[in-house]
Amino acid sequence: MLIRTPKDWETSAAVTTESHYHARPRREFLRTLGVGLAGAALLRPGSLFAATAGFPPKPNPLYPASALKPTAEEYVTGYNNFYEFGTDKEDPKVQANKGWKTDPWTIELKGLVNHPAKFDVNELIKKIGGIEERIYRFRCVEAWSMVIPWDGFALAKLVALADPKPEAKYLKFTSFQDPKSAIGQREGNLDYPYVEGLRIDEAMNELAFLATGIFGKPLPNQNGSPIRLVTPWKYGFKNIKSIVTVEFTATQPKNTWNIMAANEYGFYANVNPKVDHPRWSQASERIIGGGFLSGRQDTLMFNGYEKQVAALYQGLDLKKNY
Ligand SMILES: Nc1nc2c(c(=O)[nH]1)N[C@H]1C(S)=C(S)[C@@H](COP(=O)(O)O)O[C@H]1N2
Ligand SMILES: [Mo]
Repeated sequence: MLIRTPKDWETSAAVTTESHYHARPRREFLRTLGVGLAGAALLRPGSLFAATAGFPPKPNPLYPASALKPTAEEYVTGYNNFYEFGTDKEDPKVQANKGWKTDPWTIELKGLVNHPAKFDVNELIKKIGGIEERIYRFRCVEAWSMVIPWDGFALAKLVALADPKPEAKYLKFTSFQDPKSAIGQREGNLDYPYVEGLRIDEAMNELAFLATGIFGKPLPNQNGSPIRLVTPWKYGFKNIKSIVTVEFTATQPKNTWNIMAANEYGFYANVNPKVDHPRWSQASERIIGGGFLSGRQDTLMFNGYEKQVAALYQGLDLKKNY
């Protein structure tokens, strides 16, 4: 039996049991029976033709399902920010499922790397060696939060695959451009395509993750199918969805919300209860699905992941670099 000390960021007042979501018992059932990848995909109705459906996530003992209580799945998949599919929280679930195709999907690695490449997402997952589960807190800049069980792989693995040249200091992520499918792009509610960036040392931090699924299933379209960024110590807008290119650059890339309103949204986007948004406080947050009694909580520095990431920002003025 494996005995381990929980990581600091796994502890929470909200502890749950193994049965917090439906996919887990099914996966354990499949494992017990020794059903292979093809069988698992066949037994998962509705996801047979979805990208990444053939890869049941492996539980990662370092990120146990019991540490944080996930938000109910209906909120995670029904209360979304994905401006390509509308500006209301309820829009993406409807608008991203009107024929927008995310399978097949190609993701390109380019720029200052020794191994530029284009991968089909499923090929990429195979090359990376499969996917794992991680449950992270998620904090939107609009002062609400969720807990989301992600499936995917460490972004550091993608960086290793690209093999950056010494001059590469940043990653620039670009989302898809397809106005025919995306009503928000037709309306022009933001400058598109949506772009985001990370410093390369941030991208290689143990927490930085590329998600290909939630709740043990391939990502629903509205959550950024088939592959999206997850940086749990940063505000939600950093977590760019439906990525088509990852470019390694020498200079700091632009990011969409900073382009739209630089005084409100910075490059760093680190969760910081002491630095208010110009139009609202960041000291506390609304817990989505938390109900009336436990509906708010204090926001934590770096969203509770201080031990893992604080060293990245030593000597940086976080009031200026918001
Ligand atoms: N391409 C793209 N990515 C995006 C966004 C967007 O509008 N377009 N919104 C961001 C914001 S503000 C948040 S809070 C998260 C929401 O992710 P979720 O809907 O899966 O919770 O996605 C981020 N990634
Ligand atoms: Mo957000």
